[in-house]
Amino acid sequence: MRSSRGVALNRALLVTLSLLQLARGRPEVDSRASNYTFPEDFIFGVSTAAFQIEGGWNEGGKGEGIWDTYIHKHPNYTADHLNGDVAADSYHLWRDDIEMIKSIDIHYYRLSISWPRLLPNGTDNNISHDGASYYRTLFEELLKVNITPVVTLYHWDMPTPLMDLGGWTNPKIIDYFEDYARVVFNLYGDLIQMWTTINEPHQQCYNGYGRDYFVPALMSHGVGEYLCTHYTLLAHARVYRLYEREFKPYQKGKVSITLDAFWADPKDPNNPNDVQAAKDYLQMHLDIYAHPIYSDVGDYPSFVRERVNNMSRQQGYSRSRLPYFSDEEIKMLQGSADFYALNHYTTFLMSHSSMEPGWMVPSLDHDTGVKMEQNESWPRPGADWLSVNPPGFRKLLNYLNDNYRMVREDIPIIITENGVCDWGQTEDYERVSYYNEYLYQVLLAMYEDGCNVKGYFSWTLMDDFEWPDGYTTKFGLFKVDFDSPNKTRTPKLSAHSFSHIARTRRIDFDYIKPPSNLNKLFE
Ligand code: GBH
Repeated sequence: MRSSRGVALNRALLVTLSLLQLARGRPEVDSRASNYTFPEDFIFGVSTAAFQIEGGWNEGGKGEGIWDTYIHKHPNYTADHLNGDVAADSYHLWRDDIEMIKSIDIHYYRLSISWPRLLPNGTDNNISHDGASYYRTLFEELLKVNITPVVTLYHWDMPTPLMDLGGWTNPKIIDYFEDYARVVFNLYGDLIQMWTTINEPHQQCYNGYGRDYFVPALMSHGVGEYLCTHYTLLAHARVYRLYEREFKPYQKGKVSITLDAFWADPKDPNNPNDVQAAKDYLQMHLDIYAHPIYSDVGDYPSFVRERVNNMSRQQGYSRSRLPYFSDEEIKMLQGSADFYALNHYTTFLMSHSSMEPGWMVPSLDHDTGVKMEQNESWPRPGADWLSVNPPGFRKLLNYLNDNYRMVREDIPIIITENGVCDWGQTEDYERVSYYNEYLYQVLLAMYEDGCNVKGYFSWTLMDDFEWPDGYTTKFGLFKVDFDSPNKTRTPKLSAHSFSHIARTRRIDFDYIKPPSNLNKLFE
């Protein structure tokens, strides 16, 4: 999509839209539409990650990351047997990406730096000249057109040479991550005001270290997955303190870590056991990361500490599978965030269970002892795990508010990812509705519950490499034609409606109405 073509496309789509609306007559007004508006300083952005869009896997001196190495060795790992070698080719087509963001009038772009593109061996003795200038140019060109880059240091693409040494299970990774971060802050700190260190440590440690759902597919369930948790937390804190000490005084940016969470509802809200199961789940999967950083006492939650200690003892381990922080580390972690960066997609229904098919012993699943189910009556537009339950978002925001004084009083919540997948149609009414409904819950959390939410990034700007799903599931506001040589990008209806929300600062449920047979989807 060169700019002229993009604009033409946009215009064609808008004309079609207004014709559609005319044909349907005057839309009824949804009373919710006028209730609340997003404040002027509320940030609307779009989000991507390096490995999912860049391609250029061996260009410009880039080293290998674990997703390159693993999928080249195991081509059947992804659903479509495809890899990230080219992806949406943003390594070459980044100007098109900028045009897309401009065309929908969005002014914040969250993206990640590929560690092995910048440091081919993972270590700071060798900085790739091409890698360094790729991101420099990208950031500068974004800023020129008034788009603020928000940068994630690590979105799962560990340099392979460091994975060979154990990746996040090796305590020395803290030093190497700090070295990498120092290079990044030196190179780009004059341009970037908002950083997140690590994307979704929970997903990576649980699915990649504890299981083989994600790379590195270690299957170190119950042991490696907690080492991963422990050292990602410490690496994050070390980098937060590095920035605070050496860069913040003059660069004045903000730093956080992106934590993800499903919302957990009890399967039967009238059953106290299910209510407890939902609480247990949140402590073992969310608070295990959030409590060391955002609570007033610091460290892992005592529930988590006791649970893993007891299970470890019963299983014959002489030490807990969950490592201990020193007093100094507890202090380093506490308050190591200037905002709460939250990724959220869906809700699960929880009940207690001591064993389920697929659980391994030991494992985080088995330690948690909670069976997770989807509510069959909620829509699932594109993946079994992603059912649509907008009120879960509001409950999650309230959970953070209720449980963490820092979140309530000092630091705002910025939603760094939220979105839904489908099968790629450009008339993506379900995505339009998902954004409307989830953003409406954000407004309710802000205005009716007093949650301090300051920003929202859509996942994702364009269709991309979706990890084990390859290119089969689509999350983009823009469609990418992966078969075309120039990876043509086309706006979907959701690109227009999301843009409309950001521009008008309100949700207009009538802006793009689904055909009548889809009307009832989210009621
Ligand atoms: C985010 O992870 C990622 O940050 C992003 O890169 C990704 O593209 C996006 O979501 C959409 O998938 O573990 O049984 O629930 C979301 C985490 C990890 C949640 C895989 C769903 C699927 C199976 N996702 N998980 S399960």
